[in-house]
Amino acid sequence: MTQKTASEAGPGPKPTLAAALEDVDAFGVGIFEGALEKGETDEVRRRLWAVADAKEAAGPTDFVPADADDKNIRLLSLINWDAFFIELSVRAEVMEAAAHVIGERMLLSNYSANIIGPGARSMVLHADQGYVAEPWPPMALAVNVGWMVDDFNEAAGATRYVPASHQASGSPDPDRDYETLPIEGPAGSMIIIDGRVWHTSGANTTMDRQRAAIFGYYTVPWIRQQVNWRDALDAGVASECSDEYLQLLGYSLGNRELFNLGAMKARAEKYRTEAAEN
Ligand SMILES: O=C(O)CCC(=O)C(=O)O
Ligand SMILES: [Fe+2]
Repeated sequence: MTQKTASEAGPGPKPTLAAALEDVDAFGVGIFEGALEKGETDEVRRRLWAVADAKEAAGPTDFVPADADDKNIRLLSLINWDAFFIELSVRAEVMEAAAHVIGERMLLSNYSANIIGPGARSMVLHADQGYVAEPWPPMALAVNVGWMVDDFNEAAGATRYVPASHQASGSPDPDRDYETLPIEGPAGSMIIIDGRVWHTSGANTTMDRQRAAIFGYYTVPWIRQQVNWRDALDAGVASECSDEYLQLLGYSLGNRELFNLGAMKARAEKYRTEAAEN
C-alpha cells in the first residue's frame, strides 16, 4: 500500500460537528475535534483500560480475524462491561452524526474498542459494509461513529483510509495497491467513517505508545447486527436500559422495519381499496 501523509490531502480535525459532517460527505471521513473535553477523555481512557483488565482476567481476549497479528487488544460488546459506554453510544452528537450518514432509523451493530500496541501491523484494507452484495446502492448502509481515546498520529497507528472511496460501489480490489492517508487528530475527537470507506488500522511503529479507539458501529435497521444483543447482553444490564435504547439494540419482537416499506404499504392500501369496492 502506498502511503501519503495527512498534510498532502484530505480533511483535518474540525471544531464543529457540522464542519466534520461536510468532510464526511466529501471524503467519507470526518473528525470532530474537542467532542470530548479533556477530563471526559481521561475518564473514557480509564474506563476502557478497566474493561481491558477485567476482560483479560475473565479469559481469552476478543479476536478479530482481519487483524495482522496479536498486538491489538480488541474489546467487543463494551456496553456489557460498563454502562458508561451506553451513554457514550447515544450522545446527541453521536446520533446526529450517525443519522446524517445512514438516516434516522438504525441499529447499534457493535460497540467495541481497538487498542493498537507497539509493533502492530496494519490490518487488511476493507470497507465495514463489505458483506453487502455488490454493486452497493448509492447510500451508506453503515457508519462508524467513534472516539480517539489517544492521539491519532501516523506513528502510533492512526486509522488509514482512501479519500472519497465512499463513492465506489464495492470493496477494494485485494490485488491492487491504493494510496491511503492517516486519519490524524487529538484524543477526545469524534471520528466518523462512512461504512463504504476503504480503510485499515495503521501500523504502530512506536516502541512504547498505545493507540486506543472506540468504534460505535451503526447500520440501517434491516441489516443483521454483528452482536446478537438479546443473547450477548447481560440481563441485569438490559434491565437498566431505556426502551429506546433497547430498540436501538434490536430488542423489539420481530423487526418492525421490515413491515414499514413505503412501496409495500402503498400496495397493501391498493388491495384494501379494491377489496372494499368489490
Ligand atoms: O482500529 C482501527 O484503526 C481500525 C479498525 C477497523 O477498521 C475495524 O476493526 O474494522
Ligand atoms: Fe473497519
